[in-house]
Amino acid sequence: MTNEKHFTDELADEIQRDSNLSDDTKTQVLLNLQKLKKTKVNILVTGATGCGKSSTINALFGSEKAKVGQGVNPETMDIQKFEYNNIILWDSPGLGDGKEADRRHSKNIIDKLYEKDNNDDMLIDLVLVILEGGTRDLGTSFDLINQVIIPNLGKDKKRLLIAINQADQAMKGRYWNHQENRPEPELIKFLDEKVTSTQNRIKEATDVDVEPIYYSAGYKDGDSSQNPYNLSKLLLFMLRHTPEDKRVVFAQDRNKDKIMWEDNDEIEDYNKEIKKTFIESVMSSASAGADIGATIGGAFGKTGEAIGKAAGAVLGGLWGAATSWW
Ligand SMILES: Nc1nc2c(ncn2[C@@H]2O[C@H](COP(=O)(O)OP(=O)(O)O)[C@@H](O)[C@H]2O)c(=O)[nH]1
Ligand SMILES: [Mg+2]
Repeated sequence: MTNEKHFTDELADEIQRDSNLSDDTKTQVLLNLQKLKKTKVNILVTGATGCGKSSTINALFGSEKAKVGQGVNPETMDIQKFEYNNIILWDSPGLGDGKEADRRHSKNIIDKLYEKDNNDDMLIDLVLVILEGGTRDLGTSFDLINQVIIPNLGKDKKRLLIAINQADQAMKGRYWNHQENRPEPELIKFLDEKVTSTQNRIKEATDVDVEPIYYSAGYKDGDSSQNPYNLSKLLLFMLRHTPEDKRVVFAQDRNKDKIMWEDNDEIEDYNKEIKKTFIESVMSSASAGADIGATIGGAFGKTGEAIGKAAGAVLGGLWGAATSWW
């Protein structure tokens, strides 16, 4: 990866140089940034074999750590762990690989959902369940969500995000505009209905409200390849389901290849929202304990503002000088 330096170190340099902040404030902010540098976000990614877990992981985090097109390893059948700077991914098959495998995978997933970290907080910050958009029978995926995940999430269901992948294949490849890498209106309608029916099936079984989204992780297949669609939307929704003070660490690990983030629906400006989310997150975590005399009205006070300004520059750089995005 091109950018080896951690954004918290770059931010620390900027803060050091800021002549408007007192030494005490600087000390506190630098301490907060050191803590942030070590902050981990643990994500459990699950879904039926072939739904695109590996493809999604690679698209989001830009390495080929996860092997695409490889089913469950019958030797271990365990959760696979992928570690980046701050993101730790736990990749587990969902249901549908046979009775014995299903039992094993369910147990692995449930154990992970109850695991605590060193601070005695829940280890898993976010559970990403991936559904395969082109599959008619999602029965085993609903069993996974309704019977395995939701009952074992704890009271707060915010950790759960459901995402429908392979949007391009939802109607067997029809109505996908390959030139522009986006769905045509017929497919959009079909996908919107899929979102609604997913929502309803979960609501009926568990009384839990979810807000599923659809996307395409894309693929590389010999000579032919397709970029992701709605990958920025997926990332933004993942951020929104992650505790606020931790969100900014995704900035370190997200795929630096700009082209992966370009094709999205236009419901929101996802790339702009992502940057805003990162800045708000770092403002709140890095200014904690500083800024005692903060002005009322400025949500983060003077220190927060200084951090926000520095973060705008540093994170813009991290995204590969993609100035046109912001
Ligand atoms: N057309 C299309 N193929 C995809 C997409 N995502 C994944 N695939 C393909 O689906 C197959 C299974 O993907 P993989 O990531 O290995 O799924 P996993 O078993 O859940 O990890 C591979 O051939 C991928 O290239 C997508 O969004 N669109
Ligand atoms: Mg895989």
